[in-house]
Amino acid sequence: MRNLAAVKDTLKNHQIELPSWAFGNSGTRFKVFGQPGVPRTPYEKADDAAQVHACTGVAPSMAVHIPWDKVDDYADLAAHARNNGIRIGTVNANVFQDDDYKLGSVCNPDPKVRKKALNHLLECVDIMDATGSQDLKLWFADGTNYPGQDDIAARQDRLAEALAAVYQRLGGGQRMLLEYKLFEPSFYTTDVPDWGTALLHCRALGPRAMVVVDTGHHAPGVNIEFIVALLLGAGRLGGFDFNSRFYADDDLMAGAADPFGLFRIMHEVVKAGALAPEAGVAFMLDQCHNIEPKIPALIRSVMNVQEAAAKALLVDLGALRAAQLSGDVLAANAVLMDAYNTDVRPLLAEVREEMGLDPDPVAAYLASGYGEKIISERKGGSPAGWGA
Ligand code: RM4
Ligand code: MN
Repeated sequence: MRNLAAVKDTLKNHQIELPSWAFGNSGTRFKVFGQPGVPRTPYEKADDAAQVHACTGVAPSMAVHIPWDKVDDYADLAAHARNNGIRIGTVNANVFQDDDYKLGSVCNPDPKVRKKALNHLLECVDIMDATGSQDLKLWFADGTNYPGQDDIAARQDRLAEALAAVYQRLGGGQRMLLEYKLFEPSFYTTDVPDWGTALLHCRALGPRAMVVVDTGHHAPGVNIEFIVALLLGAGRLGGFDFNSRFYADDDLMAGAADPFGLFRIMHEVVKAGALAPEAGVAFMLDQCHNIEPKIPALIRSVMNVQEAAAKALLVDLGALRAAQLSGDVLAANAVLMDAYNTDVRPLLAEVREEMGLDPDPVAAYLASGYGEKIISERKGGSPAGWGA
């Protein structure tokens, strides 16, 4: 058993970033069910994110997605976030929602379209400068639907060229986080389908290009913690997009489908000493709340990640190593399972109390009256959703 005071200290400092888009209306390609009280502006999204932080104490930043979160003055948005006790975090680029991108963005065969996409990525770095954000997150919907549609290798070259131009533009403390996803919206090839492709590009760029593991972006059965261990070993794990995956990129609450999988990922992170903010791994949520109320769903998601982290911190690493080295398969497995099967909710309640918070963040939120307040105040205007 690890030193409990040290475990609690680590949990107090383990920060989780909220996605602005999780506060807006979302749905599937079949239907978006609008919810009352949904933010109408990025400012209101920051207000809601601040509530999640107020209740959990560990979610002090909100990622933005451009152009969904386009504002006239990004420094002003950052100041608004700061006044509410949070900050603007990762800037997510969006080169997947324009008619011009039908055949791809930075991999498009048409140089004019590639230029347009590149300009957007560069604009995102300008926004990072204004908000003080450290990370630019790139996910490309680029790919092809049919064999022969385009040249696979040429598309990789186009991708490398665009990434190099963006990397050059980054300021000293800024990083590029490159995300992969195996399919969707393309079905035959995807230009960044897996961690190997992402890592090859990052290595060619330099040390500030890192890979993002979105837990929803793998084929069924893929051992995600193995990928995490390899990327940590290579010093290239830039961060996570946490969410749940039952079937594909479901984007449901982190830890909902597979809390054990989340624990196994966190075990690799803890072993590498990468839970602390200084380790440079960004723990982000990338979710949508289509049928459940958004703010409490984000609070629940933060708690799910915390529970997985707490269990991982309880793994007796000394006993684990001893069992592994002596070839005691069952004892080694039992060490992991003992930690996983520990109810860490009382421990996290204590952590929250020591931080001056309510031990039950969801109850605290429901009692705050904030949910009712936004429903009555946010009348008129257009609710935020997927689409600028
Ligand atoms: C993508 C990817 C990106 C996120 C968008 C909303 O599938 O996961 O991280 O920005 O969805
Ligand atoms: Mn993602």
